[in-house]
Amino acid sequence: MPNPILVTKPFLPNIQDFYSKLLGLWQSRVLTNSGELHQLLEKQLKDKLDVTNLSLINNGTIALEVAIQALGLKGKIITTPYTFIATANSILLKGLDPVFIDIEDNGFNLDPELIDEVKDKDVSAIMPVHVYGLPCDDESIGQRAKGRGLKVIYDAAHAFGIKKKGESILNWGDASTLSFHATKVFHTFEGGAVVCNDPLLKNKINQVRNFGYTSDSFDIITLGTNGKMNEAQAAMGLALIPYLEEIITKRKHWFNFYIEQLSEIPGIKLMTIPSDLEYNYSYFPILVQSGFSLTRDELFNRFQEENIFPRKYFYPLITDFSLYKNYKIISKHKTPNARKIADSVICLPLYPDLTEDDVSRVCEVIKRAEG
Ligand code: T4K
Repeated sequence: MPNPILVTKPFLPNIQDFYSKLLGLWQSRVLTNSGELHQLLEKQLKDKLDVTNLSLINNGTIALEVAIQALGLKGKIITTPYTFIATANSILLKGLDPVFIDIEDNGFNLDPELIDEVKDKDVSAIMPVHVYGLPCDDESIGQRAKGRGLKVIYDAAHAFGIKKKGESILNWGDASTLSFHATKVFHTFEGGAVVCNDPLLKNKINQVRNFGYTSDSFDIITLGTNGKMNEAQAAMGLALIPYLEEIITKRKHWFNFYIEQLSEIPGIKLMTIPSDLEYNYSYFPILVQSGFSLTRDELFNRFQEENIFPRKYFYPLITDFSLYKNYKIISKHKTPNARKIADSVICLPLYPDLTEDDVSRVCEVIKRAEG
């Protein structure tokens, strides 16, 4: 059997780069609670990502919860069923209810026009997701949110470093959240961040991530959690920053290799990157459509037989998980576009350390099936 090829493999810095960052911890014994490395990483990422305010958090799910809490949201949040489970879970975990609406026809992101169909007075916010890092229609979402006094939290877990027309999309909305999970373009083992423009909101976020403590007193006026990133996580982030260009360049190389090999295959639809986008090459989704000789699941099984393990990101739809299906309060809007994409998607392996042999093996499975 040939070597297994997984959907992703975390990029690691030279171990000496990581080790040298850890040495200071053995001296200082400051292991967490906004230590030196935490502060340094926060500053470097803020500059690197070109954002106004950035607060590090211990993972992307807690980042979403912290954003909801800091914005003081109540009632319901409009979101998409075509995303990772954490998006909707963060809403339920904060005691709010998600209202799922469909994604755009011919895209992966929430359809802004459908926001108007949710008339519910309890809605306090919209939580769109930049799926695979492709930007949502911020102009349209922002206009609708403004008209109804709704807050916008972008789940930007996939959108590390993405710029549209030269500007970071992380500055959109009231807040954006990032994930620095091991499987992401940039990681801190586990980790995340909340980005926002308003300095008062940034203070609130910092309080919420630290049990509600204000920085200058021991009083608690805000309900908080433990969302702090520790120093070992921050050390990994700092060690990886110098490799970012290499990471993106290698991802881009394999991304383009797939495009070259797969773009002419009938029934296999590839995602297109808008020309005004600085992309991070985080995912390579293909849509297996009726013109192809196998169904999505048949092709998926062929991959497994060849020891290749792509993923169906995102199948099933969140609304098809039993927890959400059986949840009484959740309003049911029809989501045919999301269903169509969830039923046809496969995300192919994409990570910097792939080899030409690996990527060719993945493409061969598709080409052989096509006959
Ligand atoms: N919002 C969105 C839109 C998200 O996509 C996510 C996370 C979040 C919010 C929440 O952020 P975090 O709380 O996670 O920071 C993975 C990731 O665990 C998850 O972070 C990510 N989205 C999601 C799309 O994908 P799984 O269940 O597919 O991960 P797992 O453990 O099966 O790993 C995938 C592959 O990577 C495996 O083949 C093995 C390989 N791998 C994985 C890990 C963890 C490694 O080689 N090394 C590793 O350490 O969810």
